[in-house]
Amino acid sequence: MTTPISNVEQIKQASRHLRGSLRESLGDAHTGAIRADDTALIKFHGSYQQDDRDLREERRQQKLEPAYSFMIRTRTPGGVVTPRQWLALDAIATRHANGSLRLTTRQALQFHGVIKRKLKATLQAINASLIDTIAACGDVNRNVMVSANPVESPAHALVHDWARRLSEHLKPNTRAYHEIWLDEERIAGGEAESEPLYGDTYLPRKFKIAFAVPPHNDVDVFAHDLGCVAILEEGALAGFNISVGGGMGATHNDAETYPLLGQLIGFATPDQLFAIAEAVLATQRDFGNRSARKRARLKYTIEDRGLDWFKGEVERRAGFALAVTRPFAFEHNGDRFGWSEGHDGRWHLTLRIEAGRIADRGASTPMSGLRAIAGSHRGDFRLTPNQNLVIANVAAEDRAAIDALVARHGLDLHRRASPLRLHALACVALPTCGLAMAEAERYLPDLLGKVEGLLEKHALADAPIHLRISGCPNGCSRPYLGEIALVGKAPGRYNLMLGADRRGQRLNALYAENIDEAAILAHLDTLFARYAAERNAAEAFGDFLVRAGVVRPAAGIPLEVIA
Ligand code: SRM
Ligand code: SF4
Repeated sequence: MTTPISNVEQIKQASRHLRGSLRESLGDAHTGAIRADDTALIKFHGSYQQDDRDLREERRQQKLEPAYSFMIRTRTPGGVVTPRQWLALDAIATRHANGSLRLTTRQALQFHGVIKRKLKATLQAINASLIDTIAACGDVNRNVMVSANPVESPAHALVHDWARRLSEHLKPNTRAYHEIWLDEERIAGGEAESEPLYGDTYLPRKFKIAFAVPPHNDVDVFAHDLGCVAILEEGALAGFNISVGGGMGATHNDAETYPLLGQLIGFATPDQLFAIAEAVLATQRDFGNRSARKRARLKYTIEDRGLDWFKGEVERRAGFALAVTRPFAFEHNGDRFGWSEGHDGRWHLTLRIEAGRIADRGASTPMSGLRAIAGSHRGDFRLTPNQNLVIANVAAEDRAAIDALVARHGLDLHRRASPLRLHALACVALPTCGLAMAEAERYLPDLLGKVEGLLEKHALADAPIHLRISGCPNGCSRPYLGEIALVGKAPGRYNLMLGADRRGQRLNALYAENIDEAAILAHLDTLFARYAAERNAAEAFGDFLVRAGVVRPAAGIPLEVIA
């Protein structure tokens, strides 16, 4: 007996290449929501329907519909934004959204709180700034990530360019976006529209690609469906080691779902890259699970059919065999803060943006500060995969003016914050995320203060421990790659995961289940005491926990193959 395809597959199939009844939904003034089927389709256009969960109960009691609004996410490959675009996005956030900009863990920007009536104008304004939101969400290739500082050497810039071109190459073909949001006319009697790469039902699930440039693994390349590790030889780009089948998402109490690291399958030259990417994507399109969405990511296709089968299928479709994986070594998966000089004498300032949220609140005015910087900046901005922001390509003589604005608007966390605070990640969670089981972004500052207190108690204030928190097991802050991670279970309760490394090469493991803050802090207190007393010189917290047998994570990417 064949398993029936999922509801979302049926919606995609009937959608006429993602058009559905979105036009009708937008025109219905009786509700702030769109039709149920359209909520699946609007994701492909870069938006999610949400409601304010802080107001849910109150509105239910008042017999009002939920306070619906829309989140909009940009497609910004490698996270590059010009100052002019920054100013436009800032104005859109103020005029149409909730007054904040949110930097994501995938080098994109999100707007929250856009009501249905303003949705079209908002998307038009984003497009007018020459940024789009096509395929920022949905069952397609998402925003392509690339190491945040592609200006370190000419080869970095080349890698960035490959990432940008691949993002364009894998964009869906449908004109639905242009017709619905940008009022493009459909050519009557014109050629039938086709989706040569995706087909009528697109992919079984989301698909993510990242490019890392060793020794930096800021993109967490092994968390991706397709990872490309740039191999630079004598300063030139030789090609990419290819990894497949990484992913973070899991569901509590469902052993069929779990995070996995990508696995290396070989080396491709730059001119082979598109063929390999297309072959990986098409293999997943044809063999991915279209019945159970929880098992539909590429990682499970590979788990179910085997890595050798997968590699063979990819090589058959590409028409050539991959070469042997080349040596490389990662040092770190965090960001490097403060000023750094590029190969061409231009300067780059990486600012810490806590949980990626940019909003003016009281005396803290980062939004105004970045607006002022964008007003005179002659370089560009780079969003990092760790929710931070680089003011990039600054001439030496412009540094002092930028430093002054950074200090005036409290954007100088990189000078003041503890290493723990600088590297921490939190997903959005409440109140906008419909899947959140516990707080993350809003809880992060308070949680960090308490963990910092414990580190100080054990004379570990300078320990650069990576802590990540997610409001549910979907893993949007890539928590399974945190040395310490909190994964939301219920309001105020989390699974405590421990023992990842700081290179993005080893997942952590469950240490304590469904515990509250007091229990989390008590466990950390004990473990910090042991770490302070028993660690080897320069031993990272996660590595110590594994050596000491506190947790036993699954083996990661073997270092000896790589280094
Ligand atoms: Fe995510 C769903 C936010 C990066 C795994 N993610 C969601 C949604 C859209 C909730 C929903 O489906 O209704 C969240 C919207 C919250 C809000 O109010 O804004 C959401 N994800 C985010 C962001 C904004 C987190 C952040 O704080 O930065 C990140 C946006 C990235 C972007 O710009 O595209 C974000 N999400 C990730 C990552 C990290 C990454 O890709 O490097 C992951 C783990 C990697 C992976 O995909 O395996 C991730 N998000 C998920 C999943 C689980 C997917 C799975 O395979 O099971 C979901 C749920 C789903 O797809 O059903 C999800
Ligand atoms: Fe929402 Fe869960 Fe993703 Fe956090 S991890 S943003 S709670 S889906």
